[in-house]
Amino acid sequence: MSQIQWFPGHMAKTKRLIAENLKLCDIVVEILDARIPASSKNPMIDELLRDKPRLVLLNKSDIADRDINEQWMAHYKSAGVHAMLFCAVNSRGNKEVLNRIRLILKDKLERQRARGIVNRPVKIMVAGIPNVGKSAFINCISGRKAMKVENRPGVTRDKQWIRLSGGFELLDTPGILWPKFEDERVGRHLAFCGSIKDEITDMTGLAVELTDFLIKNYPDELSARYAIPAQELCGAEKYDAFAMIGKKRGFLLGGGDIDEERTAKMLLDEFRGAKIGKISLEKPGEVL
Ligand SMILES: Nc1nc2c(ncn2[C@@H]2O[C@H](COP(=O)(O)OP(=O)(O)O)[C@@H](O)[C@H]2O)c(=O)[nH]1
Ligand SMILES: [Mg+2]
Repeated sequence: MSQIQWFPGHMAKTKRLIAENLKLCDIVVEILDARIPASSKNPMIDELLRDKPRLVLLNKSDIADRDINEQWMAHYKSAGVHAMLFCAVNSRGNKEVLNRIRLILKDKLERQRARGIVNRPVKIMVAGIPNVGKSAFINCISGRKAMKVENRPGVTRDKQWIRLSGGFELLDTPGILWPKFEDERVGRHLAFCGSIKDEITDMTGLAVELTDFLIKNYPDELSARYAIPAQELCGAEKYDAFAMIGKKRGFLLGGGDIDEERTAKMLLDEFRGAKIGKISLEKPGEVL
């Protein structure tokens, strides 16, 4: 979970650092959360990367809605953006990513070869907002055979490169970017996914909003999880549906009131853990 507090000074420094690292890299892997590809995108990244080759990874695709994953893939394809679905946990699939990177850089690599440059490693940098799975991706793609590359001339001393198979090197520190936090809906979606600290959010309000979203978009999953008929959930006001769920779990206070806090925490935990189902919060083409 994000413990980072963003201040203008911090953002400026981050931008500067990423711009510096970009110069050393051939390609950026921009990691997004497949459940919230719009909200998990840094608002400045396009400006920051400009024409730097890029591969968008929709990570956590294992816990996102399969149909919506495909909609996003179609969306990126028609926009001419290189994108892949990914799962950085329980998978060792670095081959597919590296093959794709090689394909994206094909022309550049051929030009280098024509000029006699053959053994230059392809350098990769990872970037994304907190909690999208940057560290998980780095661990996953480097696998067990990963090794630290020694400092070399031309590389700032504190930069560490992880040597991957097939002539790739990965910068071991990802570019951590800030989300578009001034937008209320974006903030809510990030909070649903646990990418914003819970202590600073109204958990009950948040869980009631999540209940509302689930009733409207995934009524059958919600109904099955909490053993409440879908008609009952859909016919109720959002708070009442939330309360039904708490009551069903027996989360009551003395006097019979719903233990809102406990219900909220349970609902958010179960959503984040994909216990309710494979759920996406954002589809392509929606205005956020
Ligand atoms: N289900 C699932 N969880 C993931 C995936 N990638 C990362 N996570 C989880 O998401 C959380 C944040 O991951 P982390 O790599 O620390 O994100 P970072 O802040 O971008 O470095 C951790 O609890 C990971 O286990 C994924 O592909 N699928
Ligand atoms: Mg990390």
